[in-house]
Amino acid sequence: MQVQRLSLPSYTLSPPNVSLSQQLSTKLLRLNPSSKSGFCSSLKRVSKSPTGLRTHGKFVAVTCGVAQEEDTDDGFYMRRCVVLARTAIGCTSPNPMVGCVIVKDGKVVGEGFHPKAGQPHAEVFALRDAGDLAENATAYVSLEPCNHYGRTPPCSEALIKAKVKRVVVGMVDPNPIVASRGLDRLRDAGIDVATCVEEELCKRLNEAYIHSMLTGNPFVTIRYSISVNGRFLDQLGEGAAKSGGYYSQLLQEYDAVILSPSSIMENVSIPASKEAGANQPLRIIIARNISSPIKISALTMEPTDKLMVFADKETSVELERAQTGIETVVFDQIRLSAILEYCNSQGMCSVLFDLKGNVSDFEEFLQDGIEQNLLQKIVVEVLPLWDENDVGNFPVALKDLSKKLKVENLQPKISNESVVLEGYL
Ligand code: AOF
Ligand code: ZN
Repeated sequence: MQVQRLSLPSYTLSPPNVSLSQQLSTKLLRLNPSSKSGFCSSLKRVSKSPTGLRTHGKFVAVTCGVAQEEDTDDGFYMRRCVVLARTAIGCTSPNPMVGCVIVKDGKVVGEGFHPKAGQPHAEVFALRDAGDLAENATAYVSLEPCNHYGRTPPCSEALIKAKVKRVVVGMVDPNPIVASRGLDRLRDAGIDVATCVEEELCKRLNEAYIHSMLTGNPFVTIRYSISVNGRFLDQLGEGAAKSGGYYSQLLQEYDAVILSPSSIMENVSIPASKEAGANQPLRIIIARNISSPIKISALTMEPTDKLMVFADKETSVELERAQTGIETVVFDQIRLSAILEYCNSQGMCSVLFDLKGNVSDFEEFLQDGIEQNLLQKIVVEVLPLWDENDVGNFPVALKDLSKKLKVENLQPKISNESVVLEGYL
């Protein structure tokens, strides 16, 4: 274990281990499960169903909505791009998830998605898949094609070179070095360009990327469980942590998860996504004012897992045996903003603030988060329980708030016997 004393994070962790063996299985389509790249060459044709994406079975349901554009096929293929993009969920930060479909004479001739930062973009995989058939075809992309040399060359040029006739885009890229330049370049080259097709869906797909691109901070979601009588519960509902459960899916989706030391000590094992091939989030433990050191050896960790302890003293962590993948950072004063700055410096776009264990561990962080507008989303699981034990003091954490919080677009979802509420702050 390394112990570092820092005022501001300025070091690197090795990039997350990316596994793309995730299988995308919907009633609508089945991709090649052995795909390790952004290719989806096994599929050349998809059936049209306006409700197809609702069968996706993800917690963050991708609703199709009504096609707003003239050509309803545009909406259909854009939704397909979103499905493809989600194949790489939890693997692309700091890059967005992007999917691309090439269609010619009503047939899908090429498909691709962006698998990981540093690897080719979705358009490149789709164009390679289509080969010569890309000429005079329509390319659908869930995000505006880039027009710059980053880790990879511009996709706008690749589309022009492939001689596509039309490009349909889901949303403009908020990255200031792209921002509409990709669209302009395509139009200048005489390509017919349509934009904002299924825009809301595409934005929702990359809400964390958009937020981090526009603000320089990771997108932060707080999650907790309550009973039907409104008491904080230190537990999850049935099936939530299993494969397909909302909690397991959240862990797959987020780049990092902040945990309380008490949740670690009491639960012994660290939370992990159970989704097939999930790229596990960086687990961050805040060890502040703790009376006895966290005993890391009690944790069950996979060799590739990474755990970071933000502590206010070097003695906060006790290792009973050598364990790799654990780092401790000591701050004189631990603040949420410093943790988020660290995450941002590591290219993380999203952080899940998981309120389990002793909620009073988080009191100041929550207060800071709300006062400084550092929290974007809320996920609350309401369990089918009436609870009379006063285990948590959740309302106390928010007692001294100087401003009122409003939750927007609150949506319920069913998770076995629980109701999961999701909204934006
Ligand atoms: C696309 N298609 O699939 C993705 C795009 O460093 P690079 O070369 O990977 O460039 C990263 C930027 O490119 C990223 O911040 C975003 O603006 C855009 N991502 N663009 O046309 C893709 N992933
Ligand atoms: Zn690109």
